[in-house]
Amino acid sequence: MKIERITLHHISMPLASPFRTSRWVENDRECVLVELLAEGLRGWGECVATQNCTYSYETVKTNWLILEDFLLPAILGSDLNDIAAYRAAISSVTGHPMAKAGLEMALWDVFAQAAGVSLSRFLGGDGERVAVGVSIGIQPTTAVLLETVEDYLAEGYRRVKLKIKPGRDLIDTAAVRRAHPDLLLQVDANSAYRLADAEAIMALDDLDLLLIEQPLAHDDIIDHAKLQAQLQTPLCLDESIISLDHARWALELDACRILNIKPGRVGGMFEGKLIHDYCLERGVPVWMGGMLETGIGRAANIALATLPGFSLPGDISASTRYYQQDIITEPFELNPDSTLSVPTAPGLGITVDRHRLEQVTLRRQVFS
Ligand code: OSB
Ligand code: MG
Repeated sequence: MKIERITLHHISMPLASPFRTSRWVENDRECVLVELLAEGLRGWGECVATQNCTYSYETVKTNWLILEDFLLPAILGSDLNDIAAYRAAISSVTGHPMAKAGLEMALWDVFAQAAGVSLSRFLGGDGERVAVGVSIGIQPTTAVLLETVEDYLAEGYRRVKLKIKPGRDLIDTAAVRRAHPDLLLQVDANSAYRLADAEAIMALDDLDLLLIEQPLAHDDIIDHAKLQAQLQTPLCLDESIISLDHARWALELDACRILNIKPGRVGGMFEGKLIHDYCLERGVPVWMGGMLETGIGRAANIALATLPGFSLPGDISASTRYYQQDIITEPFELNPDSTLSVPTAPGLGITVDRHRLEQVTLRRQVFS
């Protein structure tokens, strides 16, 4: 397919409520959207980096720069027939997985549309719904956290992830566990600890948690292995897994026993699927992570999460958990069984709300 025209949109969407992790707060979701035209088909992609280098070194501006200077020139005007061809075309670009993944997503959308099937089926996925949970940011007090959990349970979420940090770990997590003895519960530290703080993590070991996500440094695997050796609860790596090789290294070293897959973090759904396949073969559970995506990125995450190895609920919540008004015409709604429905129309299966897009756009540029 001839790649004819690509438009980048820099948008900023107000979050329904501030999202506080161990090391930063998000009030608005800024990101780059990719709109790609190829032979009459239009594909959409979302780069998941934010305005700050907090979760990773990439930002909205680096996404834009890498797309404009390197990734778009590598494919504009050329004929691409599959994702492998895209990966070959950009193979000289080192790093910047989120920029690469955003463009890749738009190509997946177009290729699945050309094949006349939903992205889920195009990827080899199955099923009408995916199991989801909610990721809850650090709240002002433990009492507010307990209320927040209640509210999400009332909405129908059946799996809860708590953000934790030193001083707000055992107290918060134990309080939620006491109030909800049977809840599927997990925690995420976003690299707030060092191996020397192992005791604080070990204190969480008898709270019957599904997993403890990324306690140590974003680029560490070795110390996570030392920590896992002292824990019953599975560690789950997020930030540290940026490729299939990193997944293999982490599993070979027993640095974690569960993996969170975020397509943006690993350079796209192609690499995400490779990690999924590797884990499925070895019986290692994986689940879909989230980056507070708009409806565009959420649709892609749902499609990938229909692969059989995604055996734990994903961080893929309903549109209202993130935004008062999403950027798609039919926002994602939570089903009573704590699932989201998989779009069935060809490609991503969503329609971008042009009026909403206009409202939230800070900058737009057309490349051809
Ligand atoms: O560490 O999983 C994370 C959001 C932004 C950046 C990093 C993370 C998160 C979340 C939210 O936990 C997941 C979601 O999109 O619901
Ligand atoms: Mg995480």
